Amino acid sequence: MISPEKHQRMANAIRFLAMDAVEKANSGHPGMPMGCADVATVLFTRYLSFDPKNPLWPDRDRFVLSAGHGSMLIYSLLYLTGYEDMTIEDIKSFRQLGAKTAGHPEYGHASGIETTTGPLGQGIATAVGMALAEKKLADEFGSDLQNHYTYVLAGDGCLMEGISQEAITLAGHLKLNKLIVFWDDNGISIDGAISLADSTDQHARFRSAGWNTIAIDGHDPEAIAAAIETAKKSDKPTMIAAKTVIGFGAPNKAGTHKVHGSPLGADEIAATRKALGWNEEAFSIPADVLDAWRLAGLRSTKTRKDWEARLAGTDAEKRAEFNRRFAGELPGTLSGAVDAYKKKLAETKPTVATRKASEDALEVINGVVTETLGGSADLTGSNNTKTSQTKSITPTDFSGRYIHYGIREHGMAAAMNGIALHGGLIPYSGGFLIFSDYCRPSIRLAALMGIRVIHVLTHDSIGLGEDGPTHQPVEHMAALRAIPNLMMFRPADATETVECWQVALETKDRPSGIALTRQNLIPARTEYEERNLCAQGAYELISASDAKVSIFASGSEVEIAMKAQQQLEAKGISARVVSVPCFELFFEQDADYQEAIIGDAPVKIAVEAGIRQGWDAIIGSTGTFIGMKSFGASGPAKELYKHFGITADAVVAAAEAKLA
Ligand SMILES: Cc1ncc(C[n+]2csc(CCOP(=O)(O)OP(=O)(O)O)c2C)c(N)n1
Repeated sequence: MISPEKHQRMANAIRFLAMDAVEKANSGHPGMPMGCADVATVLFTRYLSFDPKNPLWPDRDRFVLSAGHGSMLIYSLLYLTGYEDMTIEDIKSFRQLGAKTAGHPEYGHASGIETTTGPLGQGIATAVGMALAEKKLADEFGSDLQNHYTYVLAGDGCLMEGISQEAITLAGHLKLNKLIVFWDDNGISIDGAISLADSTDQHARFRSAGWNTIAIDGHDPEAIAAAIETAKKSDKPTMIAAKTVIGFGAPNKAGTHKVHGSPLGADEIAATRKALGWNEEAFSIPADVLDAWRLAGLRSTKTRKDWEARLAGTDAEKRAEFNRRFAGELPGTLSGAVDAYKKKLAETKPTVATRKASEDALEVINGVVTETLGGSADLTGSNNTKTSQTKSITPTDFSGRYIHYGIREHGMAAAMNGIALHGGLIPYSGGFLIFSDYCRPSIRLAALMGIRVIHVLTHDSIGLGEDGPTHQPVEHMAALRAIPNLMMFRPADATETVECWQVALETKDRPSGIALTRQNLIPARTEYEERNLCAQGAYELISASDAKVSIFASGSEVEIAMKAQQQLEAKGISARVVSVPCFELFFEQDADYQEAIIGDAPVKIAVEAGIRQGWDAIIGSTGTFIGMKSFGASGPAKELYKHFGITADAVVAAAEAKLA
């Protein structure tokens, strides 16, 4: 039992580390860690199940600092509880180049950081995915192996961001009762009082979404503990509104926006030391306080060992499956299944929309990859993401493998990040490519974190037709290709579709987007080829000796490129076709490969029903681009292609004009 005095000193250790680190860096946010130190101390010393010596133990509780600007809170906790890769030197180099202690917590920098946060609202929405994954895996493997909580610390900013509404309503609907969110109810943000911009009744808001809510004094350890106890018993997710004082302890600045995001200054820090009775040098923690924190870090060792014993006692097959899934390794049967399917495609040569081809590929994949967790943002029938293996998950039955995310693209993309980060599952979900704009911040974070989430993005161009320009992506491929570390695929037929899926699944450390058509496409690949040609990002589909024209295309425009090639050959003009399913992968190939694929034909033409941006890297600034320069229009797809001049005839005419 920690005495009130000891609690106070332990919480003050967080406060001073935060203050001192921000002061030394001359940048950062001391107010939030100072205000939330009591909540964090109670959580980490009494409730959170975690083991600094085994940070990745699969059944640990997850802690998400959604208010990522308060990064010094988590860095302090990791140091104090004894994570070996968070030393006092790391704390001293807060916000310096190359330090683990980046401005905002970054996944992968140090163990114990469960997700990257900073863009407000992402943390709480990601945590929904973690809680969802826990419930799904508990259903699948039993509560002996999966039975943990997901805790979130969110600020006013997180709750004001729109994404939080999607996250809250999804969690409430799915009754994610092991999700416990602390709201740092300090009434302050950057501009000043929250009342300047918001007057939401957060309790009513959460309750209406199916949550349990509790209001407490966030500086009263027993009230904090009691709230957690109550939350743990709830059959709904719980929001604990912890009334706190931002910058708690700073005599002149506490409770004001002045402590939100600036160093306190030497005078105020000195005054705070006096006010809180802290006589230590900067970065120095009294031995009794550090000992108490280190003991807290050892608290869950037994829980972890008991869990390991249960895992060891589990039936060998189930244990192997559990271990494989948490190691993120695919089943060995995947490549054989894909291969057999590719052979079948070479025989049947289906003319299909790539969204349908994706469904067929998923039917094969989901049959062998038991960890895929599908879904869609209310476009299941359009995205073709549901297969025979993926029964729907409901609030009362998590035995399925499919999430109806509702019309919540942003919440879905963040939840997918949480599912991937949690481990044991590979999330894939569907939406329209155009609405990737709605999930872009979460896709960007997935790329920054380097995690395996797969976005099925259908209706990928004017080829969707009648729904018109509001639904027709134009700049989206370029915009998504601009995100570093994201593999954006645009397959041309059924064979390329399954190849892109295979690469996406086999790449553990990157997210993918797969752009797919609504309209049918004739096969580009008609011969079986064991090698995954899409894995190199671009490859020669039709070769020609002494080619005068190279035509590059992706997705549905490969068909146009092939037609144009035939027409050019008929006119005696030697032409080759290169399919470009993934820019990111192509530009990672060695220089010789890139050079060979780009080739030295005097005329280079790219065809894609999107904007030119990005293609110059392949065709050069003097190359010809046939695509979109404006928004699309409503009408039948075939007419739109003609109207916007994206046709084989246009390619031929451009080639002839260049050669003339
Ligand atoms: C999406 C997003 N918009 C803006 C910001 C910049 N920002 C960082 S903290 C903050 C204010 C947050 O207020 P609150 O959550 O109340 O935090 P507190 O002042 O209590 O520390 C803002 C606007 C951000 N990090 N993310």
